[in-house]
Amino acid sequence: MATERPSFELAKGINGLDKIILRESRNRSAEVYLYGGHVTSWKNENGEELLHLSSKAVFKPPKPIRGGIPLCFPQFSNFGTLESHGFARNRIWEVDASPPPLPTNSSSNAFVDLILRPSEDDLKTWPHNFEFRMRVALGSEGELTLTSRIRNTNSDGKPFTFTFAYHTYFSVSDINEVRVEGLETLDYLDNLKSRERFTEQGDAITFESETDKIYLSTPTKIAILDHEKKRTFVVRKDGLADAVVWNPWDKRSKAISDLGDEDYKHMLCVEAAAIERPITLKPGEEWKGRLELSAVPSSYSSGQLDPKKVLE
Ligand code: TA6
Repeated sequence: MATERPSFELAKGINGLDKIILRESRNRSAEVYLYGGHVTSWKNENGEELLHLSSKAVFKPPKPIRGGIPLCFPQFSNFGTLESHGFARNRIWEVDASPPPLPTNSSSNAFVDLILRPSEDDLKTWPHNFEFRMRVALGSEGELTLTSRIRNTNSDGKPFTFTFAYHTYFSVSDINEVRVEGLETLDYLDNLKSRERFTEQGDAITFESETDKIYLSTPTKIAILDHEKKRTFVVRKDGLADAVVWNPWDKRSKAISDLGDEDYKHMLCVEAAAIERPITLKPGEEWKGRLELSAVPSSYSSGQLDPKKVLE
């Protein structure tokens, strides 16, 4: 178990916004902006960026940062009356100096604990007191782990309900050469067809047009195979039953002002989420949702290894 003494640097990022830098041995690093509690960078030992940050990302509140890992809370998309994807992604988070202990298996000390509490204004639109704690950790094998703990701190005795997503933008070499394994034969809601429910076929998911699907009751592991880069991302998740797969493709990209026209070719969002069954917390109760991302080398993505083995 790691000692509970975090190691991180506080620095100024784009437009003077505060950011945290995590460094692990062998050149690996990650960056988190306090604005949004937003992971904007995750680099491997060769200094290669593993997340996609939009070429037109705007680092200016209140616009959320496009790319990296936006946090969707307390609402995913327009599943409710709040602004799309909720407000956590465009609030200023704080470093949490004394979080409740969080057991970890990693020997790395490269982690930071952040916290978001609602402002007076937030309470007007979503009248619930909460503490949203998130630990971002860069493990000794280069894996990036985000652990969210959301607690109902209402003193009026009222429960609250929320939906949630880690809206991860992965960097891929060529979207036409990417496959997603682990979601075959599952039911999904198609956002491009009024959220009608369909069942996915038996084959790996590939991409040739705009895709925006919410896969339901998904396994705890999903693999994204990037054939050209000879790299596989493995997504491991806990407490997050659903998985959203999104690529805006060419036309929709042009309508998104902070996304470069060509960005869609080099990004894929695979988002660990809790959407179909929203989470309800009574006062004093806490929910935990964990995401672990790792990038494993070529042999996994060469097509020679049974992808099922990657998911075992
Ligand atoms: O997660 C997919 C999605 O909900 C899409 O429907 C899409 O529009 C996207 O997120 C981006 O949302 P944003 O509010 O960041 O523009």
